[in-house]
Amino acid sequence: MTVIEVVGAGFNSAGRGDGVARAPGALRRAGLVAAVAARHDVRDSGDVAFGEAVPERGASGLLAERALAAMVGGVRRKVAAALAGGAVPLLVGGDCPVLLGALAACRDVHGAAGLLFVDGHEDAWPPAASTTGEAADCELGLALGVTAAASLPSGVVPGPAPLLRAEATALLGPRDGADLLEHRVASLRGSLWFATDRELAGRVAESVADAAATVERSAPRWWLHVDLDVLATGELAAVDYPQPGGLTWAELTELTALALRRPGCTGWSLTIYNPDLDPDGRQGARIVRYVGEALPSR
Ligand SMILES: [Mn+2]
Repeated sequence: MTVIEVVGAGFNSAGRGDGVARAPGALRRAGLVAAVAARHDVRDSGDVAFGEAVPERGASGLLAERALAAMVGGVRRKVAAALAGGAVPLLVGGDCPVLLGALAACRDVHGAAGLLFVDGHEDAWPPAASTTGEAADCELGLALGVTAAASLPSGVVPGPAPLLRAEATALLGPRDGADLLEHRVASLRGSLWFATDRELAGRVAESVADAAATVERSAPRWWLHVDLDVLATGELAAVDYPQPGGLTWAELTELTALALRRPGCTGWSLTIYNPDLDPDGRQGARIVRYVGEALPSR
C-alpha cells in the first residue's frame, strides 16, 4: 500500500509571510490530510523551515534569495527522504520554486528527474528580466538551464546543471504566450513537449498519455507539478496572477488522476493557492475535494 507523505513548503517568493505562504496551513485546516486518508495511508511530515523571506532583490535579481536557497535545500531533504522510504510525496506550496527542491530530490533518489509541469505560465523568465523579481516567474527556466542568473546563491538550482533536461519535460496548460511576446521573453514552446490550455481542451487523456510517454523515454521516474493557476479564474479565483482562459476543475481532475496512475509518477506538488483571497475558505475546500478525487483509490 502506497503511503502518501504530505510535506508543506509555505514559501512565497515575493518575500512575504502571507498569501501563498499560508496555503499549507489553510489546506490542512480545510481537511487535506483527511481527504488523502480516505484513499491512502497518509503521513504528515510537517513544514519545511527556511528562515524569514525578505522582499529585497538580491544580486541575481530575485527577491528573498537566502530563504529561497534554504527552502530548496529543505524541500530536497524532506522529499528525498520520503521517496527513499517508498512514499509518494504530496508537496504543498507556497509557490512554484518549491519544485526545484522536488526535482533535486527526484534526481538524488532515481538518478534523473522528469517533469509534467501543469501551469498557466511557463515560468521561464530570466531573473533579471522578471518584472516582479519572484522566483516563481523563473524556476522552470533555471531548472532547464535555458536561463541563468549572475550570482545566484548556491543551492537555489542544485547542480550539476541542468537539473532537468528538456526532453524529460512536458508543459501542460500554459497560456501566457502573448505576455511573453510582449516582454520579449523567449517561450519554451518548440523546445519541449508543450500544449496550451486550448490545445488540451477535449483531448486531456491523449495529451497526458503522450506527454508522459515522451518524458518516460528520458526519465522513467518523473514529478507532477500542478500550479493551480492553470485553472480558469472562474473555477479558482484565489491566485495572485489570474489570466483569461484556463482549464475547468473537471479537466484538471482528469489530467491529474491520469498522471497519478502512471507508474512513472513519483510525487506531486500543488502550488499557488492564496488563502488570503479566500476569506470563507470555499476555494480551499474545493482544492481539497480535487485532491481526493484525483488520487487513485487504494
Ligand atoms: Mn507557476
